[in-house]
Parts: sequence; structure tokens; C-alpha cells
Amino acid sequence: MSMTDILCAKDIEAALASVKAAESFNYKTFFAKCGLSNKSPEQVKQVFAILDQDKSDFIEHDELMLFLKNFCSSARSLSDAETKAFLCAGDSDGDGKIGVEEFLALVRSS
Ligand SMILES: [Ca+2]
Repeated sequence: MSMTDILCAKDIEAALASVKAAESFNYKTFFAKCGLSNKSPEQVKQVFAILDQDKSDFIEHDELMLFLKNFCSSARSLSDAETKAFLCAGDSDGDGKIGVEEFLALVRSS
């Protein structure tokens, strides 16, 4: 399963173009532009599984930092500040990582 099985390549391109500048990452804008906001819970879960690189059932800080690279391997890493803000937005139970239900809620809120 890859991102282009779930999302349209053109939408991914537009989403990545919108976060090219340093410190410009905004998860709401990104989820909307890449089309994830309009996907079914099943499809959002498939995206979660791609982001959870080590299959721990959670997206941890290091995985979040490399978030954009799941959409295109040449995309930039998120900065520490961007990663922390993203994690903070999604981590509603405060365990320092994002579970699948938290990810679903985060995508739905965008
Ligand atoms: Ca993980």
C-alpha cells in the first residue's frame, strides 16, 4: 500500500508544494489539500499504517518528523517545532505519540 493507492498524485503534489517553505507546515491545510480530509475512516487508517513505519500502532515523534517523506521521498523533514506542534495537536491523551483513533480525530478536525 502506498499513498498514491489512497490519494491522488496531483493532490499530493499540491499539498507538498504548500509546505515547501521552512516552518510553513500546517496539518489542517496539508490534510485538506492532499484530499485526506475527504477519505473514509478505512482509508485514513491505511494512511496511518503507512506513517507508522515501525508498526508499533503509534506514530511517534521520529515518524512524525519524517511525515512528508511518506508522500514523496525527496520532501523535507519537519522541523522540531513543526513536529512538536503536530504531535501536540494529535496527542489528546498526552502519551507523547499518536494512536489510530487520535489520527482519525485529527484528520476529521481538519
Ligand atoms: Ca510507530
